[in-house]
Amino acid sequence: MTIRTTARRRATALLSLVVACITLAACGSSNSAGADPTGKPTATGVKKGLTVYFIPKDTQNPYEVLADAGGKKALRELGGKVVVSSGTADTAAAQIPSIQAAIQAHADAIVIAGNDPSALCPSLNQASAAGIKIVSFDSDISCGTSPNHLFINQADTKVIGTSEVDLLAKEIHSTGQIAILSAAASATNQNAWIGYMKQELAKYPNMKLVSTVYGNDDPATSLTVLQGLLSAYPNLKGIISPTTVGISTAAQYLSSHKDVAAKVTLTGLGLPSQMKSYVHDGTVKSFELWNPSNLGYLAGYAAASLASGSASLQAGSTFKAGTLGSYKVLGPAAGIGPSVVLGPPTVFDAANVDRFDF
Ligand code: RAM
Repeated sequence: MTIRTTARRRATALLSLVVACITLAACGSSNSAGADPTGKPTATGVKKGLTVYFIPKDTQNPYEVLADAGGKKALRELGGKVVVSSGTADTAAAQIPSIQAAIQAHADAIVIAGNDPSALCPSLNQASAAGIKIVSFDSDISCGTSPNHLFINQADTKVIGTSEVDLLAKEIHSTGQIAILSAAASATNQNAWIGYMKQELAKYPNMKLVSTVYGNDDPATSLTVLQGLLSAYPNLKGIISPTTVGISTAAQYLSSHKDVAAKVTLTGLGLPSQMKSYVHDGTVKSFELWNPSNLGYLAGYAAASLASGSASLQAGSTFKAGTLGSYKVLGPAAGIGPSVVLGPPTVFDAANVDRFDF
């Protein structure tokens, strides 16, 4: 079985699980979509009956599937609904028809992960002019001030970049050639994290970044560029893969090529569910992430709050995000407009990786 097939099957299995959970939860809920046709605000100040379009980078990436499920859970709690719509390639072109669909459907808000910082802006401007609130999550968009939007950041951008370099440095004793296995070359989140990785590397003069390769969040492409990397740099000591698709593909390869795994240390951002077997077989020592479902859940609450007028883009505006508690909008800083941060990333290793269900 190919890595691509395996990954797609895992994604499908995850999707079925998530769909099953959503169905079960919806059955037991008195707050399901369209429950109150009057559109009266709920106790949180959010109107009922809202429709939010979730446009992830790619509907088949297991990470995005979990995030979308979090968004669905949020809107279900609020008496609204989420429509998930996007392509399967991590490109802006694959996302534009979904923005148009949201406009046609008179959606209340769009929650989008930008595959390309500016390519989506004309369509998003059109959506905004039609009264749709714009929220980015996972990977920010860059449209200047038009349309205004709120970025739901998974964790502090600088912390994500610097902590991955620090994790690797600890494991390779701050010495040797290293490389980055990224997702799409145009992805805002990846490039922002890589920028901070490069800054942090200045602290480690004996660690040298020799290459950054792009697997486009596609398992087969990630494997091809990984193999190219390993043959071009036979002395490579470490790889950082800040994408769940890249790190799981690389871990699977190293796990079945122990001679390479003995020389190359892998870390980055991974799903504990996909990575735990590689931690237990000694292929990977540690990696990081946050809860992707919580990210989608927070984005869902933020979108609904903006669409209801109970939150704004002003720094200091607060809104309730269900079981996650209250969140505050941060003012623009370091290349990011108004944003909300989910929380700090978690480091996973053999001691804790089994405790997480995502
Ligand atoms: C990938 C996606 C996503 C990134 C996570 C960590 O699945 O590229 O954008 O944030 O991994």
